Amino acid sequence: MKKILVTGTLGQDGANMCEFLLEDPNNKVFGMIRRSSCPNFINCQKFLNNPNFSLVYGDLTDEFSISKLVQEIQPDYFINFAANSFVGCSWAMPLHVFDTNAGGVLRCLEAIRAYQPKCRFYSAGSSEEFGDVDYAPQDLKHPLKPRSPYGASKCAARHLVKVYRESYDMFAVHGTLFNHEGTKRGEEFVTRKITKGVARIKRSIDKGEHVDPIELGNIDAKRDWSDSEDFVKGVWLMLNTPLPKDYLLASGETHTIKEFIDRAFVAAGINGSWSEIPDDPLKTKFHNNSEAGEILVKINEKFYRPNEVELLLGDPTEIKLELGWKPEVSFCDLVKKMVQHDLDE
Ligand code: NDP
Ligand code: GDR
Repeated sequence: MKKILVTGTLGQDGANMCEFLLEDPNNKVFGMIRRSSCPNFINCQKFLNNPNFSLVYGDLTDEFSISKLVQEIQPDYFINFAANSFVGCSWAMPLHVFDTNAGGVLRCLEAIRAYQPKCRFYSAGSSEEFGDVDYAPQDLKHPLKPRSPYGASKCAARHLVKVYRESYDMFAVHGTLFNHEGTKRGEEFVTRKITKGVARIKRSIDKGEHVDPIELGNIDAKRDWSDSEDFVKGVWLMLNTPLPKDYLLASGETHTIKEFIDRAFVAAGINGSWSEIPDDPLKTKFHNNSEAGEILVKINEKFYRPNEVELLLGDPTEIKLELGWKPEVSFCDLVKKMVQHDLDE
């Protein structure tokens, strides 16, 4: 039986990974959560009672808890999805973000080195490491040019993984993952904010009630979006190669936030159109095409960031050719799936 320690269990990727791993009865999964006064298990409903699953306590900022887990469980795999993952808030709490995302990876690597050196380790890297990009599509040769404390923390994690892999001959990999979403996505991230907002607006229109628009920041930024459920399978492939090697996961397509909004409203059966004033993005609005013509989306300056990553587009050719990774969900299907889920709720 394989023993697998997964962190970030209550979040999107951790929950999807646990769900995926538990499809194999030969996997024993330990899902790490941190102490919280009000934990939210909504993403874990499908596996909380699985006999091959155990919840364990630990915190990436507490090296004793990480060491203790590695000592006690003696995991064959350690998949670290835990992080302070919201880029937008990383300027407000940079030290905490850095300590969790980079220091946390170091604590995991040290615990493995000391107590279970044959354990295979995954570090959750990000396209935010590329930041102010030089070229598109980005591959793993692209220079590291982060634009946020979050991006910088992930660059540091990437270097640490390489150092430990080379210094101690450990199986440690850092996957560079572009944006990935789904029905477990946190509500502060732009895709889920939009699909939840669309569902709320649809209900107001159907009931003939007042419509409160969705308020967003920079909707001209471009992202390479995929489905988290496709990505956790790619992460598992990276962990099961003969030799450790970093890979990149992306869809190979890029879309603006505006395009996501267009598709999300269409998926809910609402037709709208944009009104824009040249050189004044703050006045951009999205209106319902119906007679009432309600404003459905407007811009609020408070959602702009001090520094923006304008364009992300990844090249997943290497993992497709070398490991046979194949995504199943297209951009359009991802938007439809998220909107349908939020309408049903
Ligand atoms: P989420 O924010 O959904 O989940 C992160 C999880 O980490 C949460 O469950 C959170 O716990 C936990 N966590 C935060 N701080 C600590 C800590 N100090 N100790 C233990 N646990 C902690 O993120 P995602 O699932 O979307 O992302 C997973 C990983 O992949 C992250 O490392 C993220 O940075 C990275 N990533 C994500 C991408 C994406 O598009 N989703 C793209 C590229 C990289 P709690 O629930 O208690 O808050
Ligand atoms: P990102 O995701 O920063 O790419 O990080 P997010 O969904 O937060 O932002 C995407 C883009 O949308 C713009 N935007 C807004 N974003 C949010 N959250 N809220 C808004 O109201 C809003 N309006 C416009 C942002 O400025 C940005 O350009 C995600 C996270 O999952 C990271 O952990 C991960 O590493 C990267 O993806 C790859």
